[in-house]
Amino acid sequence: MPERYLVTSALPYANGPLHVGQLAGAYMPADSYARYLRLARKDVIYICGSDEHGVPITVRAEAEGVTPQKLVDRYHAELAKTFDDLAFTFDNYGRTTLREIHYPLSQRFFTNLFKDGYVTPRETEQLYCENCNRFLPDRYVEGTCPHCGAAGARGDQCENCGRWLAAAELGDPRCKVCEGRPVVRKTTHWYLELPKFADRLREWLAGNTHWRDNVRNFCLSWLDEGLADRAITRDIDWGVPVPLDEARGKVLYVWFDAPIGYITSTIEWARKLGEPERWKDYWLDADTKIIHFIGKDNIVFHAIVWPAMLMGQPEGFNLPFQIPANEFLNLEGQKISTSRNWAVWVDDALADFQVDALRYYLTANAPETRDADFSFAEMATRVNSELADIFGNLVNRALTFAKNYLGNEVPRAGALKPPDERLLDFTARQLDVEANYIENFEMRAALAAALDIARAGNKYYNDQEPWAWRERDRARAETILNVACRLAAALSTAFDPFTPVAAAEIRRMLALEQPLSWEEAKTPAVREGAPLGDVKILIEKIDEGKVAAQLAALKESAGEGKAAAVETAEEKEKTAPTEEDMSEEYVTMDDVKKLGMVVAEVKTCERVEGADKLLKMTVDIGGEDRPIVAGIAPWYEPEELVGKKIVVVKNMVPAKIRGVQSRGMLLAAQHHDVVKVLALDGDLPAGAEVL
Ligand code: B3M
Ligand code: ZN
Repeated sequence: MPERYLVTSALPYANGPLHVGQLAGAYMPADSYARYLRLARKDVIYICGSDEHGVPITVRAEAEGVTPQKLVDRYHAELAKTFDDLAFTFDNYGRTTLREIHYPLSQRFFTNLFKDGYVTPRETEQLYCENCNRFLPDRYVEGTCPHCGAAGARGDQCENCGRWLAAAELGDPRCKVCEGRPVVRKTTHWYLELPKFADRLREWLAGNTHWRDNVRNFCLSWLDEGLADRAITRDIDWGVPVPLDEARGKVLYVWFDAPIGYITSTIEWARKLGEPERWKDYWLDADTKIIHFIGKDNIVFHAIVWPAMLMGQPEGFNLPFQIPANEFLNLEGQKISTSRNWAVWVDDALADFQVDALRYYLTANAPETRDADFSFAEMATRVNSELADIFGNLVNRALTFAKNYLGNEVPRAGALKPPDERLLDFTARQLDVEANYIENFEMRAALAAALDIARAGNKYYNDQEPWAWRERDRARAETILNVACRLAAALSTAFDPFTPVAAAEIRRMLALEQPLSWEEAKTPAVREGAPLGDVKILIEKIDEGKVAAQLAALKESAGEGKAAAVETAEEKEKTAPTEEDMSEEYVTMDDVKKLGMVVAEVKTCERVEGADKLLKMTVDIGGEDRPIVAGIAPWYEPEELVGKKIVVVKNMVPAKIRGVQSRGMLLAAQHHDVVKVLALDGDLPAGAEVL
């Protein structure tokens, strides 16, 4: 029986498109790992899905003015398509609003824990916004972290130190929607009594010596600090209802139901297969290894809370075998921030770059042991000088030669010479090296090992000079090319986990129907004499123009719709002027006047087709109508703005944004996720100067 694996990637919230930071954290390494396991002929399923509950969803839905269901329907479809476009190989991509499976399963988890005394109710004090008339759990509230003092900590977790928080512990809390100061109100919630699992968790963690240090140490120090009970219910109306009469109107906390989504998605997979019980092989058979790929901010939920939830079930669920957690990916030297639009959305990147180019760079530069930085220029350099020049070039050179000079068929082997054998031996050994790295979740090193095979291949090809043999000894030329084709077949397997499109292209060119398994690739066989497929460039080089365009688009979108670069407290700290350059921070009245700010009246306003952040409007700036495009659609309905007196910079450099003319810039202010347009306090005619 082959070893059995269940591989998962963290379920992305269906509240926005996917960005490269997420991809580098929990997704790229998982797809590579699952692809490798299949080639190593293991029994593996790779499971994921959309996380569709909780405050991340409701906040976004409110901002967009749609129902949570509508929002998740849209983003679930979008995410599924993005993963498809990236050549991901999920066996199932499910969703947590799959009510017929996910709701009863999540409720059963709750009920089992409740029955056995692991979940108990208690009256608590929660933050309540009297202005918005609601409790403020999780992301509805922000304040200062009681542990590390960072500003902008959310009601459930501090992004800075990773600690789990209760909203009422926050210093100086503010309602995220109205910015008001919440009051404290009593309500009942159900608590998961984590301390009751502490001994079992400690024992389990102590045994997990095969874990990466970052994850294991994080958990052990968490346990050392002492576990606290955590509320697993919420006063919101979007989520899995708490299955108790006395909890009517309350739902399960999203982090309670989300990991259960892994099981839901596995059950859905089994049902689609027509073998509805098959999910049990993966969740209940103790021989299965469950591997959860996540980003580092999700460690506590996967390595402490989720295992405790599983321990509290009577079925005897498998606990996670391994939880590879990547660090963060920064972007062009700054922290990725979706609210500031400092992010590269995967769909936008795929419009300009090959799938393999993006996948290659995200693996070669993966944030495995420390944070990494995504830079377009570096991506171009690495793709061009490594993937294209070393790997792509070798395959293209060899196949073009076979096509043009050796009869357009897969060349036949004559007697092998020592250099041929040395290359094939090296390849076999190198595939072992690569496999070891992958099994150890060191994808960067694994990819480097694969590239070394191609590097050796280039050297072999240059040294053996098949072109010199073509006239003198055609059999030798054919043998060299046969070896090169065998190497290409092995490379197709070695690169399949990382650059699957190119890997499949190689197989098409070599007329191979199936990828060689990892074992087969060590003594690669080709179909000698089979007609070669059309030879196409394997890896396109990235030109500088695309790098410049992506960088400009990133900077532009990060600046859109803002009065100034409004930064979070943390980011402000990073860019705070030093004493020397303080003087450069002052502006004079003339500088302010240079901005040409005037009062403008909004005459018309509508959405921009195909750009869900943008509104286009016509504004009167005092006897002259100007078209203006602004990135405020998530926060305003077009009708709301018509008739309003706002402030615009009229001498802004004219620009075309998504093909629409914009002649002026609307001023707005941003605080975290909330954006408000600057409007006039009272009435003045359009055109009045702002001083
Ligand atoms: N949706 C958090 C995140 O996207 C969350 C992961 C759930 S995995 C069960 O970072
Ligand atoms: Zn409020």
